[in-house]
Amino acid sequence: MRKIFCVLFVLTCAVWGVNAQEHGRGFADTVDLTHLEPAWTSIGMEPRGTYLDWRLNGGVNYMSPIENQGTTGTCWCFAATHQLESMIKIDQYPPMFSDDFSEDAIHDCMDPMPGGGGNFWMSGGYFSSAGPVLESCQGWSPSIVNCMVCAQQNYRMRKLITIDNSTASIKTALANGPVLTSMDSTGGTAQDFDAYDGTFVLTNGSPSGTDHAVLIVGYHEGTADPGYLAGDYWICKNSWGTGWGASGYFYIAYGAANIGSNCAQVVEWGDAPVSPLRSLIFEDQNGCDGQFSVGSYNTAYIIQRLVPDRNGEIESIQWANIGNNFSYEIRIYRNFSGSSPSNLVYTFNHPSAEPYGGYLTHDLTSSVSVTSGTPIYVAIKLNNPTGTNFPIDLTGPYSGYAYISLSSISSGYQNMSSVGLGRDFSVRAMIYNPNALVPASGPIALVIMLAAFGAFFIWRRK
Ligand SMILES: [Ca+2]
Ligand SMILES: [Ca+2]
Ligand SMILES: [Ca+2]
Repeated sequence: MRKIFCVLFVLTCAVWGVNAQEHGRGFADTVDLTHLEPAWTSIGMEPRGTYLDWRLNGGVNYMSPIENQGTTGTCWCFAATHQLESMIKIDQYPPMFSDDFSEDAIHDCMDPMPGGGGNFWMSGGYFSSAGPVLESCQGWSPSIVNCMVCAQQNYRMRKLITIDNSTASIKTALANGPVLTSMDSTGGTAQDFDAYDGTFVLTNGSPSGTDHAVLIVGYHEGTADPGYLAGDYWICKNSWGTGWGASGYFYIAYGAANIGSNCAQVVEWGDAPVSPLRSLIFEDQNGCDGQFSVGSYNTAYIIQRLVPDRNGEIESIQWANIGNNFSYEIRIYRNFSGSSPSNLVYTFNHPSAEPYGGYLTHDLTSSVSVTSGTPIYVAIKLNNPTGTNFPIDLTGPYSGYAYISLSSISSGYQNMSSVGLGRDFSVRAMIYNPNALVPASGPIALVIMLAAFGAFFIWRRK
């Protein structure tokens, strides 16, 4: 039976490059999340009270200093970096975590559209593969694209969750820490957003889509509390310097300017660098930066071919799922005919509903060894109960690496290229080899080796 494949590429950047206005934006709406179901409200964690503010929560400021993206389209780099910094501060305090991560590293090493746009899927692609690096290694250079070789830090991302756009869900996620979101900053508010001075709550204008990534860092409801304006609104962090808004922050009514679209939160990261003991193998070079649909199917089976760069063991499988409340299954095969995999070496079945989609990590429950240069085939049942979009990446190599079946996880596969969908899936494998220490030379290698020897590898779970 011939299937009808239809690809949804929405990789159009609302604001490309230098903005004609004073301030840059740069949010690229490439993956549709409007179908997400409220997954948070059932767990009863929604914060109570008239306000929550991570700038001053229990007398502690968990925010890193305001930075300025200038006129570049890199809002997404700043929002994502500041979200991760705050999550680590909240998790570790006391003492207060004070590292300043590099936005420029995401921009210059990751950005498929240099100076253009991106989103949390792309910043997540960077945080999950390279991991954050320090501002002191790669400072902000808006016009220069120059990916530096920096020492890997801890905090490589393991899990990023998507959050539906209901006020209750966002408030509940806020109980954990700041929430990434996007808004329409050009006409979305009734007042001039570029000229905002922080003395009032922005209200709804005539929003159309979203063009700017920002961070929701708190909320306020009802009559004025000491230090807070009256009203029901989000407290948000911008990346336009401290001279804009309320010392870099703004207040915006719930739902105004489409704020609450594209919400996400990094909730889990590793406590040690990947290299040199570990290597993350992937073909989705920019993370999940696109989506596809296959008719009205909300379940698809995919195989991604991955080639280990070392001998070792597969420690985890990491992948993206766009929907939420989904079931999944992971299999690892050693052989593949082009239509059917064989030599099954690992199966994990998760039949119940996983509440949070996004970028996920599954730690293997039994050992699977791999050989450098010998491909493995990772099969995943992707499920999106409330939608039909699935994650892909838009950067090579594509052909012969990604396969799709609509009938079974073990048969009926077609090459994505042969069906006109020449894209890789967002599927990775972490390879571990305790003997994989590379010869050290120079201070960076020394730092990496000392960190690897000294760190006891504990995954943070939250
Ligand atoms: Ca920074
Ligand atoms: Ca740069
Ligand atoms: Ca690719």
